[in-house]
Amino acid sequence: MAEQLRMTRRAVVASAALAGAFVPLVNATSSHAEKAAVKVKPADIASLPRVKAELMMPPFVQAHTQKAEGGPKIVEFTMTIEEKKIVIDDKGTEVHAMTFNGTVPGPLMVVHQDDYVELTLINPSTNSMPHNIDFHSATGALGGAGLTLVSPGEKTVLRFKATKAGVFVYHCAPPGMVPWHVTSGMNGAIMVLPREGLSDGKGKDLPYDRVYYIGEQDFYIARDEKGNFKKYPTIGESYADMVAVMRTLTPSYVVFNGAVGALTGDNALKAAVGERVLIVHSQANRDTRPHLIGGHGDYVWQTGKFHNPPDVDQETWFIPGGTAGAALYTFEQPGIYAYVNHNLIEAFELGAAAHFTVTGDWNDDLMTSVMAPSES
Ligand SMILES: [Cu+2]
Repeated sequence: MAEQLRMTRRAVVASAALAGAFVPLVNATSSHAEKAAVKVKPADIASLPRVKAELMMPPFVQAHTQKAEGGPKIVEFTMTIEEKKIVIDDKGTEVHAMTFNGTVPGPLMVVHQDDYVELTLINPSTNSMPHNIDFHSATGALGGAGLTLVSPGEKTVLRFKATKAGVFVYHCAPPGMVPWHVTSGMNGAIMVLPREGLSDGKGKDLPYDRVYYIGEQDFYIARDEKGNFKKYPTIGESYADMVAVMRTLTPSYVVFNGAVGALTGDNALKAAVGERVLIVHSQANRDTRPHLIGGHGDYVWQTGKFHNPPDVDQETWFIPGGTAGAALYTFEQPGIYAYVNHNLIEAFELGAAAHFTVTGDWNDDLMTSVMAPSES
């Protein structure tokens, strides 16, 4: 623990220029927040109904209605930050992860536009570092990061109004350590649904039967002199080597939901022919380009913001780093589909692939084998 704390100070000092750039901003936004708080009538908040959200482990998503019922609410969330060692492939490659609620990515939070998100963020004393949360869906104070920096043993409560509809990234952003924490797994997404649910922008409702959350993660792991991935007893001891790899901008792994194979084989996503499946996909740090092999994006909000008309009939879509996107597809054939980052090196060599197992009846009209491969 002492070593970890020393490392934390080193990390801050090492990035002093960046930390310095953040400090006045944090202070300024904090004082703005205090002034703004004076204008809020407490009665307005006190009169709103409160509901507790039950977060689920990705790729699964908290139970929710697609259309809002009643007026705006305060939706209460609790997330505990966990620093933990995880294994990210079947060769035993280790990452000292930092996580929201124990998973990479953190859980997909769901509210409706104009609801209030009220998050209790807990940093247990068993952790070694300060953490916070920057919601790309929030307005002010570095997305909340300026108001939520918690040291081990502390907790904080942030409330913000979800004014913009869409899927949005959230991530940790502690002064001087932002990319380290984000590329160690400390990111997730929130879905702010329009109160009337999803639509095509031309008056047609677009409900979904299932929703899955895929968080794409780039990991940066140093190798030893023999070319094997190094292991470290503590997160602090991995820091300097990891930053050196990060600065090459060449990830060691690019994976979905925290590990190679986290969403393939027995862990494949399930669907049936005729089901409308919403796929929420976030990447907090790098660009990505999802593609469903043998299927399409019927309706795609590439940058995830639901009041823009969705693109239709997409083959591959582009999600810029620091963004969540959403794609709606109705499966029309049974079978196993691969859902990949269509930089195929990232998919096949570095891990960015998931599977859908789809049940139902085959449609010969859509595809048939006229002649099976045979000698000519
Ligand atoms: Cu953090």
